[in-house]
This record gives sequence, C-alpha cells and structure tokens, in this order.
Amino acid sequence: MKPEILVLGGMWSQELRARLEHAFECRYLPAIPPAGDAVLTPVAARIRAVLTTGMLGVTPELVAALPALEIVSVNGVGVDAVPLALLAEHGIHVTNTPDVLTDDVADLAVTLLLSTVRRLPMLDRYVRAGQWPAKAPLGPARSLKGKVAGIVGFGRIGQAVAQRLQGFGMEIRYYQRNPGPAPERRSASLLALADESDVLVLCMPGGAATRHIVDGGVLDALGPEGTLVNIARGSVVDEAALVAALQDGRLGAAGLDVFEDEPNVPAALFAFDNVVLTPHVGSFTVETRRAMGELAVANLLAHFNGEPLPTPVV
Ligand code: 8YV
Repeated sequence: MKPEILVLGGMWSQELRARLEHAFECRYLPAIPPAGDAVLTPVAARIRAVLTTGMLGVTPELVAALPALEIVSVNGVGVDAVPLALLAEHGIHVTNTPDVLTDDVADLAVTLLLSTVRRLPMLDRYVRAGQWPAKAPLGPARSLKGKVAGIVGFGRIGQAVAQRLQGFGMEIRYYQRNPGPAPERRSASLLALADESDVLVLCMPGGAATRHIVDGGVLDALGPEGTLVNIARGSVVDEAALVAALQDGRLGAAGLDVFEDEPNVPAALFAFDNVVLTPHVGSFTVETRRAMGELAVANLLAHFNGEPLPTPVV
C-alpha cells in the first residue's frame, strides 16, 4: 500500500504530481486547512508525510491533527514557517531544498539592486509615456562601482550575492552572528554594517530571531543615499519604519521581493519611483522550481525507502 501524504499549496506541476502519485496516495489542499476540514478529517489519521511550500510550512494545529506524521518536506530553503522544535519533540523529520535555488535567488538580488539604483521601472515608464520626445526632466542615476555592499546573512545565498557584486567592482562587507569565510570583512554589528555600506542586501533566515532587526535605526544608518534590497523574508524588516524612512527621504531607495504580510504589500510603497517591487520570485524559474520539486520529492522517497535523507534540516 502506498503511504498517504498531504500536499499543500497550488504550485505543483503536472510532472511533479505524476511522480508523487506514482509513489504516494496524495491528498491535495491549496492551503493549511481549518480544523475539521472535510477533505482532511476522514484521512488525517493515515497521513504520514506533508509536502509543503516555504511560505505555508505547517502549523502546530495541523501537526496535532496528524498523529501518524513522520516527515515534513519543505519545497524551499527557508523553514521559518515550520515549528522545528515541536517537530523535533515528536521525532518528525524536516527537510528543505537548499543549494538548488542559490544562484537564481542571488541573481534576483542583483537584478533588484541594479533595477533600483539604475531606476529601470521608472525609465521604462518614462519611455512608454512618451516623456523622452517630450524632453521631460530626467536626472542621472548612481553607479555601483567602488561602493560598499553590506550583506546581512553570509550563508550560501549571501556569498553568491557577494561573488556577483564583486564582479560589479563593489567592496563586500557582511554581518552575521558567527564569522563567515575569510577574507570578506565582517562588521561589528548590523548597525555598523548599515553605517559602512551604500547598499544593504538582506539574505538572512526569517523567524523570531531576526524579526524586525532591520528597524528605523538601521535604515537611518544606511541613510538618504543608501539602498536596501530584501530577498530574505518580509519579517526581517520593520515595514512601517521602512515606509516612514522612504517618505521622509531618510532612506535612498529599496528593492523588495518579500513583505511582512504576503501577498499584501503596503500601498504606500506604490507611490515611490525609488522603490522596485517583485512578488516573492527569487526561486521562481522553470529550472529552479523543477530542481526544488525533485529534491522535495527525493527527500520523501528516501524516507519511505529507509535511506538517508538528502537534505535534512539540522
Ligand atoms: C519560495 C523561498 O518562494 O526557498 C525559500 O525559502 O522563499 C522561495 O524559494 C518558497 O519557498 C516556495 O515554496
């Protein structure tokens, strides 16, 4: 008999569904169901695995409703939406999809940075609106070469961003609690990094430990010539303080892929020409989403075949 699994979210390709259904009895739900859900309740006692997205994760209530749960496979690198301690307490495995998304997420960070400092969306609107022949005023942008890029969170993605920005002639510094690989320079604190940097690129994990660590003080230290890029999690930035800093001209510009209450983006941000917004698409390429899906499924297959998990979360 095939193990029964719960597949959460609406992002799974036909190809991936076919692979899942070959090995598992699948129950699909678009989101985490409320207690007493008509689809889940009759099968809940038999669900041995959950395949979920990085954004949905699982809730303690869902875990409590699945007494036979053995493994949660997250299709994403971030596991801030998963109650890790609770799952560990119950001996439930957790896996994620690191590495396969690093390059595309780092590419998006650089794309957002370039789009923001070179004001690409605004220039596109300028041309489309016929402002060029109308000789509407247009000032020059700022260059990246010789500027300091401060990377917050110097793990796989942070280092990949650093490597790319070095290619643009930027000086790299970083901040995270533990020293990273030499020879990049680690600043004394996040505040010090913001103060020393022209550009701050947020690459740290989300969750309680990093909630709102980019606050009004950090944004002021980055300053009116500074640019903030966030491809990490919306939770790491105090969004109200960010809007206020942009409104007051205390922060130069921002390129944002992630938000505190996705998919809701503060309407105040829509008004700024110096802000570039994307809808959480760091890993959203054909190649990376395919690789993530394959890895998420490989973790489930390994578990049920009694093999070592390819990418357990430690
Ligand atoms: C995805 C992500 O949007 O990997 C992550 O942590 O945020 C993104 O790759 C998400 O996880 C899709 O499930």
